[in-house]
Amino acid sequence: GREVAGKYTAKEITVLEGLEPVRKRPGMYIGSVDSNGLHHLLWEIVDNSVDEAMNGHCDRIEVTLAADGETLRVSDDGRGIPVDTHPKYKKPAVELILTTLHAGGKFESKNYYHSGGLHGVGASVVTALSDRMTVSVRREGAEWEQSFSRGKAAGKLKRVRSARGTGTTIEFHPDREIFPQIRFNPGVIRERLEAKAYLHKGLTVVFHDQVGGESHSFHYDDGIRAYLEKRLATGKARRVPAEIFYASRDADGVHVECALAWTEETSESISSFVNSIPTGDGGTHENGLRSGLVKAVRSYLDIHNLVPRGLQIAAEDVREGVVGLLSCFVPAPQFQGQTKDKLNNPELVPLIDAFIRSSLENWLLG
Ligand code: 0RA
Repeated sequence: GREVAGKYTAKEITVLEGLEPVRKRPGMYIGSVDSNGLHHLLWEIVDNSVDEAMNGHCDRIEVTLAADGETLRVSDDGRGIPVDTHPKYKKPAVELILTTLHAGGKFESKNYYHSGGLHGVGASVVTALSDRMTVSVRREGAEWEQSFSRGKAAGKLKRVRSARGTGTTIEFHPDREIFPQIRFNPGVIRERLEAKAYLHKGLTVVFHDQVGGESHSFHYDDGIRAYLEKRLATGKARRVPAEIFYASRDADGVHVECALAWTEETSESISSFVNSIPTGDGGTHENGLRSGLVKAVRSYLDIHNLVPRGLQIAAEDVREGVVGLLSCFVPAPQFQGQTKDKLNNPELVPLIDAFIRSSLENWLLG
């Protein structure tokens, strides 16, 4: 894995702030209290598990939507949230992590990939906005459990039984005092989980939808190449040529993967992700892809003398019909925009431009 983070202990948690601000102004933390905000609670918990996978500690995540359509359970086989007692606060790390804002020692290690931005604000936001939440941790030879309500511990962390292995399970029910309507959408959840599996080759994500009475297991060894195949198969656009361009590279601590195809569509359609979070508004990584793509195609046209002297093919003409997926893993993503779905790390423009330019040029010439 693209692992790093050193040994964690409870004392690494630095900033401690209660959860009252989250209950007072939930929109500041989850965007809104409508259906989007409601689903954001789930993404927050799932992203914590995905962070474990991203750093090489976890390869299976299971999500269960209970038959009531309101209760969710997320399990992973990661290292388990630490249960050791903080020397100063005299509370278990897991309790501090789930009841205080921005308490997450893991985010301080600079080589640790995390979801960042509006995402990864922490599982504590979910604790704050749930009337029932229970965490169960397998770690240090035992299973541990603690419950919470509306941001506060409902009891002490308990050692339930001896248990092998490690992992974390979080079950929560959103608070009716916060959300006017509580109804999770199985289709939306399914699509998001399927995308996580595509974006993390080898990760298994299982969705048990007890509302619809069905289960889905997602696992893709071909990653975003398979994702693009699927998009092309479900879309109506015919592709020309039939082959898909795919390349990946690790450089300067950044992992980049890209899959592209040309179709007979008149517009361009690129979807991008940063640390497996969709960046619907694009940003610097997409800009790097667009400019590298145009340079590679222009260079190919030049080498083959396909354009009359003095003429330059417009960038829009090069990009017409392109369907693409771009996924990057960046140690310190900076997001901007109202919904935080635009990437703003300037260093990604030249990095991705150069990567796409050389790999796509080789592919076109090969
Ligand atoms: C803090 C530190 C460590 C792991 C985690 C948090 C952690 C959090 C979540 C949330 C869902 N699943 C999780 N799995 C792990 C590192 C612990 C260590 O060094 O052993």
